[in-house]
Parts: sequence; C-alpha cells; structure tokens
Amino acid sequence: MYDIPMIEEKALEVRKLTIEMIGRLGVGHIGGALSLSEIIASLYFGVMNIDPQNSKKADRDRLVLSKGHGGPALYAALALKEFIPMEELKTLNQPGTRLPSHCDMKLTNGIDMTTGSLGQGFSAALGMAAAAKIDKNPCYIYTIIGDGESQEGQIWEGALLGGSKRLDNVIAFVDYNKMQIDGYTEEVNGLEPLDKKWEAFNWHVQTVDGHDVEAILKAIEEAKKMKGKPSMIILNTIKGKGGYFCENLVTCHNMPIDEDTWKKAVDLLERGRLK
Ligand SMILES: Cc1ncc(C[n+]2csc(CCOP(=O)(O)OP(=O)(O)O)c2C)c(N)n1
Ligand SMILES: [Mg+2]
Repeated sequence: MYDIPMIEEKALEVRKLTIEMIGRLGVGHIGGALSLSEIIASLYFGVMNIDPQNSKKADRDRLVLSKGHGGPALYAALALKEFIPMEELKTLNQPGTRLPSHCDMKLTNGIDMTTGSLGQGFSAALGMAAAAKIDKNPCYIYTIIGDGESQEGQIWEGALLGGSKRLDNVIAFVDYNKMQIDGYTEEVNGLEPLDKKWEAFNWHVQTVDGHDVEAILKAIEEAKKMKGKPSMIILNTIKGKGGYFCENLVTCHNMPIDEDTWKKAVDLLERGRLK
C-alpha cells in the first residue's frame, strides 16, 4: 500500500536538509530535529491527506508539532512537498525569515499550529480534534510531543480530555529519545511506565521503533482502525540520529555546528554511512 523505499529515501532527505539548515545557521536544536526524520517522512509522504496546491483545504489532515523546536525537520518536509521554496530553507531563523526556529502558523505555509511553549501544542491539537468532531470534518489530527515535554502538566490535561471525549481522530506520537535539554529524561523526572500511563487515560497505545518507517506506518493504520479512543504511538528514537557529530549525545539538544562538520555529516549520509 505504501511505497516504503520512497518514504525511507524522503526520511534521508529530511535528515540531510535538517543538518544543512541548522549547520548553515551555525547553531540549533539538532538532536530533537534529527530524531523526527522517519515520523515526519511517514506522515508527509505516506499518510497525510494534504495538498500543497490547496494548503488550506478544510478536510486536510493536520500536524501539530508540539515540540516546536523540531521545526527544521518539518520545514524540510514542507520544502520537499513544495509547500515552501527549497531555497528558503537557507533563511532558517534569520531576521525577517518565514522559517523561525519554532513553528509559526502565521508565517509558514503548511504549518497548522504555532508551537514552542512545551505542552501547549498538544492541547491545541486536542481542541482541533474536538472541533473537527463537531464540524463532522473527517480529518485526522496528528501531533508529536517530546519526552521531556511529557513532564508538562498540560500534556496530561490533554490526555484526560482526549480519553474522556473519545477523540479517535487524534493520532499522537511521543518522540521518546530519552533525553531532554539538560539530561536523561528518566533521571530528570522519569516517565516510566509510559505506555501504562497513557492507557490509564483511555488512549490506545502502541510502541514502535521510531526509525522504522514500515513499523510506523503499520502503527498508524492500526490507530486509524481504533474507534472510540485516541491513539498514542510511542516512538523509540535516538536523539541526533544520523549525525556523526551528535548522535545519542546528551549534549546535542541545542549545539553549535561548524561548516566542515555539517558538510561532512551530509556527505556521510549521502554515502550511506554514519562514520
Ligand atoms: C514551557 C517551556 N518550557 C521550557 C522550554 C525550553 N525547552 C525547549 S526544548 C526543551 C526540552 C524538551 O525536551 P524534549 O521534549 O525531550 O525534546 P527533544 O528531546 O525531542 O528535543 C526545553 C526545556 C520551552 N520551550 N517551553
Ligand atoms: Mg527528548
């Protein structure tokens, strides 16, 4: 049903563009952007009902990237889908840009919710899903939260609402890269057992390898079949995935990157090697 090799190729493109974008800028949230490549590619090149020629169509699926600091990964997909010009990626977070470091729905074609204040995007996604139910709009609301973000109280207010209102048009993901800004999530304020917590809030929960496109797509298909419950798909991911200079480093949350480093990283990915 899905063209898995094509989507894997897009994930690689997203990853390379993300490194290039943040590398040109010289600093940015590289770790949490790189852990998103496969989920972003699966959504934008697999499952989402979207049309770059008609980016505001009413029944479009929405993505709320609640961990808004992952914006560059999403911009890469939007450029590959031609929602925004590829050339514009070079303006990431520069004065006057339409691509700020965190997502802004008023600036960027294809962005459906402004995010960056952790926890808020998830609540907005639940509100959008409730509105879609009232409007009898058949769209799905996809949303991605971070594991550090999951420590926000607002996430659990959204969890309560989604479960109690049975918002089965929500398919949420947690980018479970086990790290946050200042350390390991389990040491800062542990989430385990994370699946049981979401189940207790009446969500349908699945756990998959967040870098396995086929597994992600299968989980989304199962989520779509689940009536009467919102879905949470826990993505086991690696922070900084695919960047030889940052992969799985707890210091990779927001790091400086020089020109030699980003160029070498892109080159290594092109040649299909990490190191
Ligand atoms: C309400 C709020 N508090 C603090 C921050 C600063 N901040 C940005 S990213 C981040 C860490 C988030 O960790 P996680 O959700 O695990 O992100 P990832 O590992 O995916 O990058 C923090 C504390 C913020 N953006 N919003
Ligand atoms: Mg994290």
